[in-house]
Amino acid sequence: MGLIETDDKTIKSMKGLHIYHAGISNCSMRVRITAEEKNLDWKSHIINLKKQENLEDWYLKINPKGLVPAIIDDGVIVTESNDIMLYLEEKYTKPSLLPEDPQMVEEVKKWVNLASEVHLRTIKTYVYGSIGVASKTKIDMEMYRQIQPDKELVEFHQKSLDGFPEGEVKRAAEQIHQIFAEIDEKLKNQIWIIGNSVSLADIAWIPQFALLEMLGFPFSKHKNVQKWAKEFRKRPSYRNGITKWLPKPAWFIRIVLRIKKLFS
Ligand SMILES: N[C@@H](CCC(=O)N[C@@H](CS)C(=O)NCC(=O)O)C(=O)O
Repeated sequence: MGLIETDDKTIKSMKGLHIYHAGISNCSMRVRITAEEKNLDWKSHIINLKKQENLEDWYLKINPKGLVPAIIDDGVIVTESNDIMLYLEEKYTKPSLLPEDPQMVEEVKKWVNLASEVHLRTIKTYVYGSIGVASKTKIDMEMYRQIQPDKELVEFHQKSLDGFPEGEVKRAAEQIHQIFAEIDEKLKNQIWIIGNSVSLADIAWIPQFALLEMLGFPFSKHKNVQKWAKEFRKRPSYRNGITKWLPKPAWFIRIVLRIKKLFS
């Protein structure tokens, strides 16, 4: 569980649900959608990743890894999007985002945790590697290396700066196809991934679809996934958890990214 112990009196005295997040971050999207689906009253704290606000001392007290999202809920800090989703489900039980059947609950949790497990090696590797961007400069890396306790993250950012080893981005794309093929199969005879209503499994994966689609990832062979996304887009939580927070206009960013890719 991403529960973070703190002695900080200000944090401990905070009332209500505070979400620290960034607009285009897919991990933030799944936490925002969960809060919206549960009709929670939450206070937004936007963290500007470009300005590296996530690495400022005050934020490292909330999440020592300097990642968004994080929440402070009545003074309790929770980090890691999958853990936050499960925490919110456990604390704010209605409406439930888990099926009734215990076996299906385990399946939902598997999908939620998978989203987190593959985030760095698959989704982020594909996103950064295919566009050819790095969020940290050489100079940033010197500082980052010292403050980041997670060595896998340091290695990832170093690779995004130096260029990913051959085949790594291609393998990430293949794995994305594999996962969405599995989701596609699940959606063959049903609207939602597990059970007959929207669950944390859908919420865990819709942000990846949204982000990858924006980057032009070829989803054409995953027809059921496309139908599922269309259905999800109708939900107010999609607008309030994804669309509302995207830098505007999204189509402009899409075109710029594609052009960048063409000339890289
Ligand atoms: N395992 C984390 C990953 C969170 C993550 O990678 N967040 C990104 C945005 S999507 C971030 O904060 N990046 C800032 C950085 O790497 O400096 C989770 O699921 O919450």
